[in-house]
Amino acid sequence: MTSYIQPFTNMVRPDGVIENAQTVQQRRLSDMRGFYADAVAEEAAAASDPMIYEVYYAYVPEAVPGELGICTTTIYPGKIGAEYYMTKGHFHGKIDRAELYFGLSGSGMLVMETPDGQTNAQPMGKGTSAYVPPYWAHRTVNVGSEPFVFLACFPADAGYDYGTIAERGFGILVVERDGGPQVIANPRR
Ligand code: S6P
Ligand code: ZN
Repeated sequence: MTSYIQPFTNMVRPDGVIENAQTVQQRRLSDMRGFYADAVAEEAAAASDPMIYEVYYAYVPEAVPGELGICTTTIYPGKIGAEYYMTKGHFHGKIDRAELYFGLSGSGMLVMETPDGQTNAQPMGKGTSAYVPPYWAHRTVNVGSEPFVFLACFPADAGYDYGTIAERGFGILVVERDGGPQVIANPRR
């Protein structure tokens, strides 16, 4: 017999807080050492171990095909050297799973890359709907002076492959140049 999941709603605040969230994940600089291009700046910032981003999960289902995960990400404003605060970034463990992002507040960039090295960067802000297609690794970056907040909805069985990006990074970085964001080639590639 089918056991039905009960329908539900959540209040999602513009600052990314989800009321009655199932779990909240915090990522400080110490959780992502080696991700920023400027190792000297990263070392200097490590002393205060700033909060880089937080993820509120409205729903974290088991990895059941057909189910959806729902969460917000709040990336705080700041830079390590010239590089803006950003998420770790990942391929999905099931690499052909797509994802929807929806901008809630602030301004950011969505950086993506295919396994064969095609890169793409899309600006995001309040009201932006962004499609992360199958096979594209994805990272978000806060390019503004306020928190950048977006909602994500993803197939419950998508999973995470963090290792590939942790090892080689993305082919492009988002840095501040002349007072604004600029997408440049990753010098470590
Ligand atoms: C999950 C989705 C997002 C990220 C979140 C944090 O598939 O893409 O919810 O998990 O933005 O980024 P990361 O790279 O640390 O998981
Ligand atoms: Zn994802």
